[in-house]
Amino acid sequence: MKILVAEDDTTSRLLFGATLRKLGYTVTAVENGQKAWEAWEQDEYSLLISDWMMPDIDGPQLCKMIRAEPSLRYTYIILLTALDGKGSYLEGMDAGADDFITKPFDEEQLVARLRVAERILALHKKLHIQATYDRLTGVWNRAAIMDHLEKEVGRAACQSTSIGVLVADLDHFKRINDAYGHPAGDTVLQEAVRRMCLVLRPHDRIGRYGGEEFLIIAPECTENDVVILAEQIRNSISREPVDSQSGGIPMTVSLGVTIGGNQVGGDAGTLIAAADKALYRAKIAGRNRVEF
Ligand code: GH3
Ligand code: MG
Ligand code: MG
Ligand code: MG
Ligand code: MG
Repeated sequence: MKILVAEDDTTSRLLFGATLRKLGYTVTAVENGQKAWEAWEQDEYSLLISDWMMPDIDGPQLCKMIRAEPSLRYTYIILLTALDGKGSYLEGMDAGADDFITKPFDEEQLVARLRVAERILALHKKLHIQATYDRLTGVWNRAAIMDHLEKEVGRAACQSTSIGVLVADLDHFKRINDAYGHPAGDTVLQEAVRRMCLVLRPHDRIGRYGGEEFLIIAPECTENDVVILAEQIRNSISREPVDSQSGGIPMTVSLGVTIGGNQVGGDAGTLIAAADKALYRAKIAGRNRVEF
């Protein structure tokens, strides 16, 4: 666990740094709020231990700045205070702090508070994973891939690049379930994801959009690129049957693709609708094919 310490008092800063390192943590210790903010923006810290009173940006202000960032990671914040004013605890909590340690600190108390921090952070991580990933296939879930699409559409518009959107739907998947059973169907879904990921480029992202339907976002893609990528996915999926206890299960996929961003325009909803329409055409035209 990486800890950021912000403390303007040199003795206290050194003492915190040394104690935390002795306890096995990786520590960055800085002497004011501004430096803490810069460090927090640059690196991933799970925990911030910040003094309350510091020149320029003080502890509560730093808390507010961090909480105002739409970040997926949670930074657990402990404020250090020499104050004993009861009102200030509430002010610190309202600013976004999770806990307090009074100075001079007691080591056992620090260890106890770190245990709580680790417990909360582990819980947050678990919930974050559950809320972001599809449990069966391990790729992003629908909400996560849709968030990503919105971001990428915005980015493509700003940077004048185009973005490929692909909807891949396994063909006659219901028949696979009916013929081989639901568990075998699950295995086919996992294998389909594995095969799709083999051909994706480093910045392409995939999410499970529905039962046997996947959404792929391919940044910086021309019309030509997105069709080539879709054909690679189609080939990768159908190359050979999926191994199962009941023998090989043949699998094919249909893809509807479109591009957005630069010159083309369109928001996330419009792009999905266009890719969906293309997918429908691919199904009508006989499946195991790509339509733009
Ligand atoms: P089409 O080629 O038109 O797409 O036909 P299809 O059979 O693939 O499409 P349909 O929408 O009729 O059926 C999809 C099936 O996918 C129905 C559903 O039971 C199955 N399914 C959805 N989620 C899961 C899952 O997590 N595991 C398994 N095994 N099956 C699933
Ligand atoms: Mg101070
Ligand atoms: Mg299907
Ligand atoms: Mg269907
Ligand atoms: Mg479907």
